[in-house]
Amino acid sequence: MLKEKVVKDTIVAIATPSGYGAIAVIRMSGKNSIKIINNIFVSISLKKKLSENYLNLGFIKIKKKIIDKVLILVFKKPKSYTGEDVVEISCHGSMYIQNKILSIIIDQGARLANPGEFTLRAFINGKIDLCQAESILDLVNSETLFSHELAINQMRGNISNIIKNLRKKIIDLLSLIELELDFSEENLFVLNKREFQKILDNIIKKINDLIKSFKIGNALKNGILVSIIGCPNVGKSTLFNKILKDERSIVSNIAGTTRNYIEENLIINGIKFSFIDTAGINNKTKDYIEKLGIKKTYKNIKKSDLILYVFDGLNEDFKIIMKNFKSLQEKYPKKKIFILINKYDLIKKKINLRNYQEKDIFHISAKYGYGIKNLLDEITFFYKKITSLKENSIIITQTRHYENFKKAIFYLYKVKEDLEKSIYPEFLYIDLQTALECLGQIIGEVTNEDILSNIFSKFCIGK
Ligand SMILES: Nc1nc2c(ncn2[C@@H]2O[C@H](COP(=O)(O)OP(=O)(O)OP(=O)(O)O)[C@@H](O)[C@H]2O)c(=O)[nH]1
Ligand SMILES: [Mg+2]
Repeated sequence: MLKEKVVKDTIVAIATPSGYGAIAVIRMSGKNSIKIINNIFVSISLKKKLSENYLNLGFIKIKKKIIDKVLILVFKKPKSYTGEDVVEISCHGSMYIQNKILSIIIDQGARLANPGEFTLRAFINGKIDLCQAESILDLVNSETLFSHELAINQMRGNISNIIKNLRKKIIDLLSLIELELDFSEENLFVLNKREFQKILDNIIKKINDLIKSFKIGNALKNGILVSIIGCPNVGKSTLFNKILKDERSIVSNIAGTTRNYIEENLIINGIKFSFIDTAGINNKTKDYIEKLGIKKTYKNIKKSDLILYVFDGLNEDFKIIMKNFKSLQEKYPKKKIFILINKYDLIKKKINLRNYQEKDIFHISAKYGYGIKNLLDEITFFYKKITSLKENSIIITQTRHYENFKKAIFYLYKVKEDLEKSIYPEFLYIDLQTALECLGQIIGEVTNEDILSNIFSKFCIGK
């Protein structure tokens, strides 16, 4: 069993990125950590014993040879990251020094840590739950303000608390069934069916909210996919380049210039986006390559979170714009679509939008940059508004959590149905227990070796 194997030995790793730097940190965890450091460290004050939770200045020495002047931090168990005795050595960042100290420690009996093994030990020793362990990985990988905030929220245990609460409620339901089984063999739920239903509906609602939050959570973590679409020559590539501040896509006045789509990432106002410049939609084309490009445009529309539907304001009548917009909306009712009326610099009179009740319509000039900043601000405002990362707004970002919530809700709906049909309580009991287990898997109360190694293998060594 993984648990017994890992807690026995002492592990060590370089915790800072590989390469030269001003300072590097070497980390050790396990029952021999303090013994090992005492064997190789000489305090500058010649003190025999290392002070816990204080910085100790001195030398790493092996066979009377000084390797480096270092700072040592000692954390006695259980007050450490892993819950074991932990020693952190801040040494000078030379590759030679780092590797030398590492090999000295390994010679003293420690073993090189596997990826994520420090955090795995923190989980095994009950310092953090599995959700929090995953959030640490997200925190290390966070690139933007938003992905950072999502990770911090998860690390602070917000999701774990919600799950613990939901599990408590399911346990209440299980107790109600147990009572029923004890006291009434024939009249199922005569006394408490209504109460049972109320608690069940409440659990279902909360889990459904979490499931719904995954789409946006996942997009915020990995990048919101935005497709720039429209007819040929409306200025999609010009807009794409303007947003990226780079001549990334070819622009020309020849219709059908963009054949294959181009994708680029960009962080705007703390949110990561992936913009896609697509081939112009021309359903009448006979050109084989252009047709292939358009097929890809439709594929991109399908997978995008947001569509920027660009029109040539000079040549397109507003009624036709709205007709096209409505037909796209009918085809993709759940997609967020912004309409961009481009080439505003050529339009003599701004289209009077007051006659139209539609929001999300922007006048822009991709060529001269008019309206672009406002457009990007509105896009980021849109996402900030729906996520409104307040203290308690919980957004799930992990596929693993999403899948477990989906499984849990499947069994809870089954319970709801069976309850209406007044099925034997034993059956409700089994399904409720399965739902409870699914939630337990998210925080790691129920887990197995495969799940753990899958999660922790994604970490870097030293974390
Ligand atoms: N005056 C003016 N011209 C623009 C504007 N935006 C684009 N154009 C011009 O419109 C033409 C087409 O621009 P592109 O960006 O290549 O258009 P596209 O939508 O990518 O076209 P395809 O790739 O063929 O689908 C070019 O000559 C651009 O310079 C604008 O805001 N104002
Ligand atoms: Mg183009």
